[in-house]
Amino acid sequence: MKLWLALAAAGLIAGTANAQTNLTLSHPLPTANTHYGAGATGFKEALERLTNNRFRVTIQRNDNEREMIESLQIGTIDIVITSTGPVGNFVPDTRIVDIPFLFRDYDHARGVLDSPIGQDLLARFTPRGIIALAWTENGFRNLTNSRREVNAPEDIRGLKVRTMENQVHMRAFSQLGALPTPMAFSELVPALQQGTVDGQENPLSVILGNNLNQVQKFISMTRHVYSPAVIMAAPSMFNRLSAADQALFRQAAAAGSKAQRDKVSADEASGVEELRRRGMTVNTAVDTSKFVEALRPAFADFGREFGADRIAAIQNWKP
Ligand code: EAX
Repeated sequence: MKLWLALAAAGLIAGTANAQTNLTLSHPLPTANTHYGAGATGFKEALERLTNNRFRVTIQRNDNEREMIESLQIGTIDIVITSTGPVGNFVPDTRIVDIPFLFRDYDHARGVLDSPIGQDLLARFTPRGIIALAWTENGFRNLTNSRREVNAPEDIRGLKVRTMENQVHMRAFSQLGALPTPMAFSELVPALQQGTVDGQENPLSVILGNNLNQVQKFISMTRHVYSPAVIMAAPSMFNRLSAADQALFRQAAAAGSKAQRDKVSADEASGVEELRRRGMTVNTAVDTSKFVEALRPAFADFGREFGADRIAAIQNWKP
């Protein structure tokens, strides 16, 4: 009898060892040939390899980032990758990274986010019902519109600009004299087609990946905000994992982040010429110092809100 039980237990254990958990991962763009698709696929392939397929990942698109985060909190989606656009409504401390002209360039942004400064921000998601596994990347945001070329802040005055549902971005565009209109990404293209808004702002990777050139004529390389993205897990799923598996999820998130950042770098290298080829008028000679000057009152507000010392620590960060 004991032998049978031992064999059954072995079989059961073996069965458990081979048990498979299916996870859903959602992100906001098409999966094929986009930076979010690269990040999602990078995470999927790494997790399945690292766990010998004990976990399998199904990738889905959902272009409403706020809804995705809400689904993560209630556990109906297991893994989500979104920009920080709506994240500040869930984790207010993260809004500091959305300040315009905060980051010098990609190396600076990636370095800060991967440093203790950025890792401390990831820890602030947990008490808000979100497990933040790693920073990943949306990219430096540029302004597009279909009314006129924009080279200086005065060119923005009066433009109805769609922004993400992000208080920091809305404050900045109000300061520039635009009419910020917050909405989810899922509502953007219809709003541009119907003329509800004149323009929007997004990284080259989003403009390319979602073919926004089909509904926008002008793009100005303002690079006015660096838009981080985050790979997040549902607490209801993640907190049931062993410590060893949680470490594998974090390793997979690091792999996804690298793949997404690499795709952004590739889009940054070829995106301007590609958008010109697709028929957009691209202004690359934007004098960003004029935008920084025009935003000074908003920067004073951000200093009071987030702490001038915390902002300076990010701006002055060096590897
Ligand atoms: O994260 O909403 C936006 O403009 C975001 O950049 C987009 O959803 C990709």
